[in-house]
Amino acid sequence: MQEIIEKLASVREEAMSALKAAPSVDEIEKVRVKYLGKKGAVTEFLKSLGAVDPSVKPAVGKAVNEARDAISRGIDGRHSELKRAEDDLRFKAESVDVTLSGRRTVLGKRHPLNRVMEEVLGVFTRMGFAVREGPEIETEYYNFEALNIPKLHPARDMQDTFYVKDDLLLRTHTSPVQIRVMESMRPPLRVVAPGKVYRRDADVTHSPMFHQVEGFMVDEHITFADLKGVLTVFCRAMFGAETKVRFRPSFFPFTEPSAEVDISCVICSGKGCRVCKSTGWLEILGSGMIHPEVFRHVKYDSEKYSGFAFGMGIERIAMLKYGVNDIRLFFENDVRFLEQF
Ligand code: 2U9
Repeated sequence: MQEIIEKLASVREEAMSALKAAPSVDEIEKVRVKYLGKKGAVTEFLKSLGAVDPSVKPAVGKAVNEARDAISRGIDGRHSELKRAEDDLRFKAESVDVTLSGRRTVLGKRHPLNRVMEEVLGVFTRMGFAVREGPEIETEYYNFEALNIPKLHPARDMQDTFYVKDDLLLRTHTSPVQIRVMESMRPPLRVVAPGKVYRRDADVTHSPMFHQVEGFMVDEHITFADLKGVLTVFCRAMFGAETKVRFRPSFFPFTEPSAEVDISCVICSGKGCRVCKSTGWLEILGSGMIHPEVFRHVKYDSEKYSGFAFGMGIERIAMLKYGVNDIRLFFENDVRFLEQF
């Protein structure tokens, strides 16, 4: 009996030190199979109990059970040790230093063209104008014909206009929107039409795509004085109450009479500088009284109704307002440029 008990003790010892050294859950499982599995060392002791002398059986049985329980507890203990070590490692990796100061979120900004566009529309909506939009692909009728731009006018040339196909083109101004508004509504009307327009032109002050705001007002008894009043209010709202405004005779096929609108130079206040080419004035708008031929196309009685219209390029206004000397900067999306607004 002594021999069995000693053998058992050494098996138990062996199992316990194997457990102590087991580096992983898999290794622990191997130890369990080796000692407590179906053919495990301790299990073999249990099986051999039948052949033991009955007088010592209870003592040997007790020793085997103790050995089995001890190894079983050893397995559980090693399991929790490994788990704790693993948790410690994970907690360390996941730990955050709550005393560190926070990282600032980088906030985006509105694009300068959108800011200017919203500012322009704001001035006109406060004067009672409604905002209307329309398609960027147009027919020759809406882009040219209805606006009294004749068949052989250079603006219609392939050199100046992007044609999609025969009778479809990228609109060269937002005036078609206003034709569509007049087709579907009767005066009195006050409308501004913002949007992208396209022309075959590219240099430091021209981009093949740019943004326009055009507007018009139609009712009985609208005169050139209304045009001057509304556009003067607009110029002073955009560039400051001290801004001087002048109206210069001009020509557009869709307005008669027509005028270009200049403001006193925003850089030198009229003294003369590089931006205003020493004239003291900057051209910022085109305008005029709507041509009777345009009214004829939308079936308005030009004896009864009159109106004024105007147009401006948003890029040009933004360049003057912010002192930007190359239109392409607006479209490159370089954050070093965009950040400055
Ligand atoms: C209708 C009738 C008339 C809109 C007008 C201008 C003068 C004008 C230019 C400014 C700079 C275009 O972006 S730009 O190149 N525009 O000078 N636009 S009057 O006249 C209209 C519009 C619609 C039905």
